[in-house]
Amino acid sequence: MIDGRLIKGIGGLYSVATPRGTYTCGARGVFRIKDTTPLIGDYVSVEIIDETQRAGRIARIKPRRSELARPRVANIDCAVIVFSIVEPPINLELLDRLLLLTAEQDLRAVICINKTDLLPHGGSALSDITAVYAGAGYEVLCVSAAEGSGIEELRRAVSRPADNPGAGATSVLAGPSGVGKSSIVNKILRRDKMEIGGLSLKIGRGKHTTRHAELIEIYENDGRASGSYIVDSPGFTSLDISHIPHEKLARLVKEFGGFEGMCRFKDCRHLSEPGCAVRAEVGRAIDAGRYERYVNMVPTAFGR
Ligand SMILES: Nc1nc2c(ncn2[C@@H]2O[C@H](COP(=O)(O)OP(=O)(O)OP(=O)(O)O)[C@@H](O)[C@H]2O)c(=O)[nH]1
Ligand SMILES: [Mg+2]
Ligand SMILES: [Zn+2]
Repeated sequence: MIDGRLIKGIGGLYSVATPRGTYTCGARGVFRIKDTTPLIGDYVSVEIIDETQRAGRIARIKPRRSELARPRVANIDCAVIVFSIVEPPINLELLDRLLLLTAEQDLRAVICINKTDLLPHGGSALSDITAVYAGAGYEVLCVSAAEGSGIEELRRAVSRPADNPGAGATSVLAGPSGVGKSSIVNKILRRDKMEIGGLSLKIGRGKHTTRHAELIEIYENDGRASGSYIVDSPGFTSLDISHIPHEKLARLVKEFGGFEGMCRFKDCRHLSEPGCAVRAEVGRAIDAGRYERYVNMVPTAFGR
C-alpha cells in the first residue's frame, strides 16, 4: 500500500501521485456499492498491483475536508472564480451563485477577472464590477493571461491559505468555457501544460476545450515544489444551488453579514419582511444589482 493524491480521473481510471511516482489505478468495487466515487483532490491509499507498470487499485479514500459540487473536487482550500470581462462577457448571476456555493462550503473565494487587455481604454465596466465585489468584502484580482499582468499576484494568492501562510494550498479554477482558465493555469505554471481553446465565432463562447479536472503541482522559479496545487477544470454556464436551504442563503451573502441582528425578525431573509435593515440599505451600502440577483436566486432555492 502507498498513500497519494488523486490528480486525474478519466473513464474509471485514476492517476494517483505518490512519493514513488504516479500510479494508474482502478477503484475497488466497494466504492460502487457504497456509492462513493473517488474525486480529484482525494487523498487515497493505493494497493499496488504491478510495481513496474505503476498499476494499482484505490483501496481507501481518506475523509474529505471539503467537497465542491461544481467542479467536483475534494480537499481544496480556495476557489478562484474566473470570468473574462469581455469575450465572453462576465455573467454576474453565475458569479453570485458560485460565491454562494463556495461560502456554503466555507471555502475562500478569489474573484479573478481575465482578458483585461481587451478592454477599450477608459472603459469603466471593470472598475465598476471590481468596486462592487471588493466593496462587498471579496478578494478581486484583475489579470490578463495574454499579457501576463496580475499573474504574479494570483500565483501568490493561490499558493497559500490566508490563515496559514507557511503551508501549501489547493486552489481550483472555476468558471465558464472560454474565459481563459487554462491560459491562466499555464501562466501560473510558467509552461504550456494545458490545452488552450479558441472561441466560437458565431456565439462568442468557449469551445469546452478542457474536458476533465486535473490537479497540478506548482513549482517555484528555482524548480522546487511549492507544496501548492492548482486544479484546472472544464467550463460550465449554469449552476444549480437548490440544495442550499433557502433560509441559509441570506447568511451566505457576504455584505448582508454586516447587518446581522439589525432586522426586526431574527430569521429575516431580507425579501418583503417589515423592518428589514438590509433592504433599507439597497442602493446605498448594498449594491442594487447584487441584491436583485440575490432575490432572483431565492425562488430557485424553493425549487419553483
Ligand atoms: N485577449 C485575451 N485572450 C485570452 C486571454 N486569456 C485567454 N484568452 C483566449 O481565450 C480563449 C479561451 O482560453 P482557454 O484558456 O482555453 O479558456 P478556458 O477557460 O480554459 O476554456 P474551457 O477549457 O473551454 O473551459 C483562447 O483563445 C485564449 O487565447 C487574455 O488574457 N486575453
Ligand atoms: Mg480550459
Ligand atoms: Zn432583513
